[in-house]
Amino acid sequence: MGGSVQELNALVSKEGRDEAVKAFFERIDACAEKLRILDKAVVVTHHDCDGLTSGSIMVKALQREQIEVNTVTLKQLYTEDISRLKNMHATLIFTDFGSSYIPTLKSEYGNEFYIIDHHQRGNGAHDQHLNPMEFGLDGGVEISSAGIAYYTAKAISRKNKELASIGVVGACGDMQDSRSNGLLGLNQQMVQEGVDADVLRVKTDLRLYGRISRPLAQYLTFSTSPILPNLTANKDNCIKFLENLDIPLQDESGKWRAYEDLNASEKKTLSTAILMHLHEHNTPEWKLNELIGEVYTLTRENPYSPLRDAKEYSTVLNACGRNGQSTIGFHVCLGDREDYYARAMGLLQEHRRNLAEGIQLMQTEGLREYENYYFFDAENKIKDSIVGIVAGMLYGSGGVKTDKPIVAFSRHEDGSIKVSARATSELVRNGVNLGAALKETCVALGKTAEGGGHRIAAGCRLEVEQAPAFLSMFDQKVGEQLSIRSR
Ligand SMILES: [Mn+2]
Repeated sequence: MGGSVQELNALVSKEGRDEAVKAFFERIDACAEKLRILDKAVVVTHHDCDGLTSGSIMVKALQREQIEVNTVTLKQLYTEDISRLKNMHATLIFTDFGSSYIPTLKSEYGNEFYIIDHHQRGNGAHDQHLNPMEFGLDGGVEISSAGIAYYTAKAISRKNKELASIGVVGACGDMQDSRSNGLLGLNQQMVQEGVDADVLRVKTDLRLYGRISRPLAQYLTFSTSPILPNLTANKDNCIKFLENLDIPLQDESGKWRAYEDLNASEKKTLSTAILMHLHEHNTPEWKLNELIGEVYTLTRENPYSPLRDAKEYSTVLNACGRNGQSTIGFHVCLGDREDYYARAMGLLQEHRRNLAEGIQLMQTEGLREYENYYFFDAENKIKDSIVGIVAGMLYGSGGVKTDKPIVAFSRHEDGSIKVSARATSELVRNGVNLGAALKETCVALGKTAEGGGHRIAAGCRLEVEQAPAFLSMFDQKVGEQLSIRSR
């Protein structure tokens, strides 16, 4: 199971890594001691999958200790939110953001706050800052906020080991599972603990999205990661493809079959056929490698629910957050399987429709080419909350070359610009660090602490009049990253 720790030694040596893990867990333990006896807490969390999972893990762990907990979910943390939260008169626990706000938080709250975050570190030190990056561990690859929250919850009480499954959902939501050998390092350890606690099952299989909840024809038709040439968005072709393989679409009772309903030989036939198909259409090797890999089953969920599969579960949560309905996702994470669950399923449908329309728009209008990236201004035709995903999906569609990052603009409700940047893992290997490039560009534009993210995906907010300067300065920053590496 899983990849080796050797792959994680990019930042530190083997001994260095052991030390780093030890120091990280010491800090987690020290925080858990204090968290366990809190009086009143507010969990402030990012609205995406990793935020909702990490936030709900903390809520569950604290409630178990009889602590009064309130929650706030935010699309992004801004300085003005930080002052506003002061009215809640409780210890603040930030999940999946906060690392870049330590000086501001300290000046407003003294030491009465905790941060669980895995994004690139900001300025300032804080004893209650739980970020693997602070210890030289790779928060982009081996653990996300959900994993940090899981280990913290477990340090609060061993009973919380059953929350490992939610932790894995968070890691999948941040795409840390996208290598063929699955979740690595601290994520992998969490998987193992989930298996031991009987809440998870792991196997190697086809990793197309929807293996449990989608009828076969839809499973292929709606595949976006990867795009299946001539099959994605073409249901008739998908049905023909399956018929040619002699795979019945329905069982004897007439129920539509999902991938998980196939027997072992049918599964093998189908996955081989898909690999061949992609190979014939010159799909790059790295995409093919990601097609087969570890899949994670949440054993306590209903066998036909999207929540049964960690990847599908993560999409349900992202759909909630991105539609401004993070409360629904939060309740699902906390265990609701009735009203909130039904509403989450409705949002999932809507999310799929929005993505399909967004891709359609970018493909018909085309991207503008800068020296070091491709650019698309979606104005307000694509929701600011999904424009980054749409940009990422464009790489798969074959409509955009993968030799440069993609930058997309959309509009916030107040008219300001939301910048979303996406790269491929190959570009990252070649030196691209979008988080750093955005941050440096923002600083150069005189903006403070608004930009940031990961090497492969990052975002920030801009005023409309800053756009031209941003576009040329960002071009220069990415260009520098690529040239330093190739020298
Ligand atoms: Mn995250």
